[in-house]
Amino acid sequence: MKKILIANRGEIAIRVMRTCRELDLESVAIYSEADRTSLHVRYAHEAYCVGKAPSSESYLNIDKIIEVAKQSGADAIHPGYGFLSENADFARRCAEEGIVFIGPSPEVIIQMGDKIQAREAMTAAGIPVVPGTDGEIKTEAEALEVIKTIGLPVMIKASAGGGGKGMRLVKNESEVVSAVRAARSEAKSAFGDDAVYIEKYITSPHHIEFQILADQHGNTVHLFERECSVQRRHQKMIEETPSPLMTPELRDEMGKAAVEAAKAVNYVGAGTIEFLVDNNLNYYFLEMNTRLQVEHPITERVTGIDLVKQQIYVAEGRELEFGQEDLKQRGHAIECRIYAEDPDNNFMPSAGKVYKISTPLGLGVRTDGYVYEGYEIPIYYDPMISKLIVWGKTRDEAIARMRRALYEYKITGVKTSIKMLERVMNNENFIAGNYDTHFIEKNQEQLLSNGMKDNPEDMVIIAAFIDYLDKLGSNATVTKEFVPAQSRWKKIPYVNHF
Ligand code: MV4
Repeated sequence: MKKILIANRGEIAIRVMRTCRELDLESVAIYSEADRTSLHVRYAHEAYCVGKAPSSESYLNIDKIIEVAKQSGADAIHPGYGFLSENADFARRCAEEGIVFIGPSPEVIIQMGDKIQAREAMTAAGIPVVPGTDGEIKTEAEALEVIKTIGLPVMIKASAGGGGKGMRLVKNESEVVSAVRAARSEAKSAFGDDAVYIEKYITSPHHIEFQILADQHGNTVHLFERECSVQRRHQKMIEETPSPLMTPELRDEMGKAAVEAAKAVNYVGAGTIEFLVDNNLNYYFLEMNTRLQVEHPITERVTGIDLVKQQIYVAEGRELEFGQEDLKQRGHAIECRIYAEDPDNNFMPSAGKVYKISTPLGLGVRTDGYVYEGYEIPIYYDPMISKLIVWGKTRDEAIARMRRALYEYKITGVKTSIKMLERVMNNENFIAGNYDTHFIEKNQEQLLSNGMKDNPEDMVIIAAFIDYLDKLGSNATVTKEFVPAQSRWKKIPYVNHF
């Protein structure tokens, strides 16, 4: 391979291109009309506009992307995550056009995209799945029948769903009929497929996923787990590895199950096996993601493996250079996702111009982002603007480092989730590793805004700004740029926050 087209935007496009540069591969960017000024366009060796701002007309435009790949002479396409990354038609088109799709086969994408088929394949392979229906439930009478055997509460899930869409929790028998109907119609309109199935509801589970990597020669390894239970409305906020819940025995067992799961479907490439783990450490297969995931950097940090490099090597047909016994977890890594959202206003996306940005640096800190000063965040795409990843020898050190890095992270012009992430890092339950998928709702009071108490420095800056406005109004000589006044609250004469 000499040239790779990256069919994506934002931080992940740059993430992939960085590895391309290290491998001496040229990168081809695609961009929508809303992304002309995006950093991935500047970073790439070549860049081509593929359509209008809505992703349906650009980042999802298969014909146009294939045309650009051929025109630019790209040997392969890396789809990143989201967009076309789990689109079997796209993977098939690439193969038909003689372009390497950096990902698994279209057959596996279809099989794992259909949650009923995935459950069946895992059951056949002896992987524990959540107790529930063998296949699709056809009638509401059938649903009631199933519930008699597995008991309430249950979840009705769309086979074409995943990530929480088309899902209904049922606590009482009286809700069954309406829940099945609701899940069906939501699935029909969202996915064009109204097949649903039933699972026993696991009350307070952990979401723990295993990273796997498989080559074309039958070698499959896992790269341990990621704990992803800190979520809000199915949107992950924080991921860490190792999981505070995990024991060496359980890790070994679940890791083996993840490798078996991948082998059972002849998986090739990087993938993720998602499990629910209950408080008694029972684990159940939930879904398989057939792509590189947002949170892959924490795995890279504790294993030392560049997952994008491995994806490219595997796609080139190389054999994995390491076996399971070569892989070790070293220390602890945490990722915080920075969203351009306002946590004090129901997490409304906060689009607009980034006025100032100053990203954290220093020992054990990585940021994967794409916004720069003066950049206008488009409203059309995901509001995640950056990922902050830290490493520490221990979990405590990683948490302390994350607090320090969040303190250093300054963004003005748009609202972000940084303050809320700081509150999580100071939450006693999080610090104790005592959390599950209900963490945010259980700790709401402490995690939502507490006015100015968070950060006295903010008060200093605001006081200085009021002083500045005052001087402006009184015709006193002041510089055009606002500079925070000398802080008498600190022992040092001047801190330039910007
Ligand atoms: C569940 C569950 C409890 N029991 N299934 C949410 C997203 C989708 N991937 C599956 N989800 C869940 N499925 C059974 N049988 C609880 C959830 C769930 C959840 C899972 C992972 C992370 C956060 C979550 C938040 C709420 C519900």
